[in-house]
Amino acid sequence: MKALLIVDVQNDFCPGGALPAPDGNKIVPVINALMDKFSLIFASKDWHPEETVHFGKWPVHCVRETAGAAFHQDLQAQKIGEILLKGTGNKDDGYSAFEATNIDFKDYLRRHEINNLYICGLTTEYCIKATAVDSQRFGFQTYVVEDAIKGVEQNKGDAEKAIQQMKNEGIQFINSSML
Ligand code: VGL
Ligand code: ZN
Repeated sequence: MKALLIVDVQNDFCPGGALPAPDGNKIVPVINALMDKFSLIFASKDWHPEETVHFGKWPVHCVRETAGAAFHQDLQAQKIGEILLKGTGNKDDGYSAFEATNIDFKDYLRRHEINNLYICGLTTEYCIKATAVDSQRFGFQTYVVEDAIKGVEQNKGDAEKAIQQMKNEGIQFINSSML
């Protein structure tokens, strides 16, 4: 069985947010259309406490229950089955959705016999990469939907570099039109 995982499509990672991926909002309609191809849909949220070591490395973003941590308003969130909350402690970064603290995501996928995981969302260099690498290493057939991700690109080329690293791990890249 296959499932879709939408990573961190939250206001703080979109233009106007605290840690924006330029054009991060542009993938929202692509993801809305993608959701119609899946009956099992997960979405992760970066869900930080007010104080965390994570904010020593990053501007304050996605503090739990704030507007910055909410899904982008155009995301059709009613289609999402389970929400995964990550980065919830004051010592963990929680880049990977497999570090969610409200659900054991790996165990959940195995119990439901989901072996193909399709990943989209924000941001290419951090949470997409960390999640996709975990997924592939845990033995799930992992696909990243290339037209449904965006990078932060603090330095030009960062996103492309991350894509190369994922490809080196054996992760497949597809376009949403192939689904
Ligand atoms: C992320 C940096 C810090 C992400 C989360 O969702 O990619 N990046 N926290
Ligand atoms: Zn974060």
